[in-house]
Order: sequence, then C-alpha cells, then structure tokens
Amino acid sequence: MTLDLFGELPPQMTIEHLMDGALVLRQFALADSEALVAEIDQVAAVSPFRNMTTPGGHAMSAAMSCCGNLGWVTDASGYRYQSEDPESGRPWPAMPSIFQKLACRAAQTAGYQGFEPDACLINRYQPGARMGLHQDKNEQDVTQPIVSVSLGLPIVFQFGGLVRNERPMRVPLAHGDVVVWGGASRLRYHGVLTLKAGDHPVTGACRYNLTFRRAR
Ligand code: MD6
Ligand code: FE
Repeated sequence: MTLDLFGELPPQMTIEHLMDGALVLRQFALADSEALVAEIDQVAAVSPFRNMTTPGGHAMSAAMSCCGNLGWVTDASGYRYQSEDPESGRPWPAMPSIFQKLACRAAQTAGYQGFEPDACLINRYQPGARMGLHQDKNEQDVTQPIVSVSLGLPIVFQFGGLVRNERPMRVPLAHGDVVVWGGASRLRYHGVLTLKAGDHPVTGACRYNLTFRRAR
C-alpha cells in the first residue's frame, strides 16, 4: 500500500506502509544525503567507528559510533545507553542539527508528532557485515518511534514478528530511504542481511544506517 499523508511529498518520494505503525519513506533523505555523510565524517573524527563486543563475547560485524546526549553501547556487561564514549570517556559528539531536523520531519510525516531524539546510533556496514534479528528494547519509553536512515549501498532489511521465530519479511532499502516504526511494531524483531560489495557515489564501498531514538 502507498499513501501520501499530507499530499505534499516531493514527486520521487513515496510512502509504503509495511505493518501496523511501520512505514518506509522512500528517498526521504536523498536531498540531504551528502550533508548527512559529511556530518557522519565529523562525528567519526571525534568518536571513531569501532566494532563493539556483544555480552556473549562476539565482535559485531557492523562498526558503530554515536552522537547526541546518549549513545548505545555493548560490552561484556551488557547493552545500555550512556552519555560518554567508552573509548575516550568523553561525551559523545552533539547531534548535528540537520540530523535532528530530518528525524523530526520523518517522524511527523509518518504520523508521529513531537519526536525529539536524544540518541543517534550510526552503523557502518562494509561488505560482509550484517545485523542479526534483534529487538530495540533498551529505550525507556517505547511509545516513541524509531527513525532509521539508510545511506550508501543497498541492503535487505528483515522485519519480523514480536517473537524471534516468526519468519521475517524482506524489504530492500536504498540510499535515502527512511524507515519509521513505532506503535504496535515498535518491538518487532528486525535485522539486515549481509552487505554485498559495491561502490556508491556518496559513501563509497559502505552503507551507513542512522537510527534515531528517544532513549530516556
Ligand atoms: C540497519 N537497523 O538498518 C539496522 N532498528 O542497519 C536497525 O537495527 C533498526 O533500521 C530499529 C529501527 C529501525 C532500524
Ligand atoms: Fe534495531
């Protein structure tokens, strides 16, 4: 199903309803994409991408950085949000205003008013990297949606059920696509399949994913 909630989307942009509370805004971030990647580079100059370790002791294949008041971290003691980069002990870089504005506009377009993210997790996927099925459940208020921005190489997003063993649907995501999900879909299992090699004019040989959350 496609819909245009406000009847004023740019012509190349479309909205796809995935499931209860979850939408894809195709190409919503396209016009801002070069500026977004420039800001990612600025954040990574302060808090470099690193492969964090899961509580089970495995290195994640996607490299991560964060910006905003809170960042998401994982290590031997578990998953959590914290205000300092554990590598430096210093606060995460501030959330660039273009990030904040984009996330708020995307949430509003999807029907979620007043979204004010305090955390942005930046994932960098190089060929071979993937993200297994997981729930995003470390946030205090799960009535707030998550806004997820894809930049660079395409990937297949897996969107499953509220229990892990439900077979996920597969949604291809391309440069500039934004997924907004909340409501009854907020705690669905999800992940991405292995990134294939390629070369993108804006990001080169990788894919970035920005996920905006209200953590506290
Ligand atoms: C990714 N995304 O697209 C991984 N989580 O690379 C996520 O884990 C995610 O896209 C919550 C909501 C939207 C997402
Ligand atoms: Fe997630």
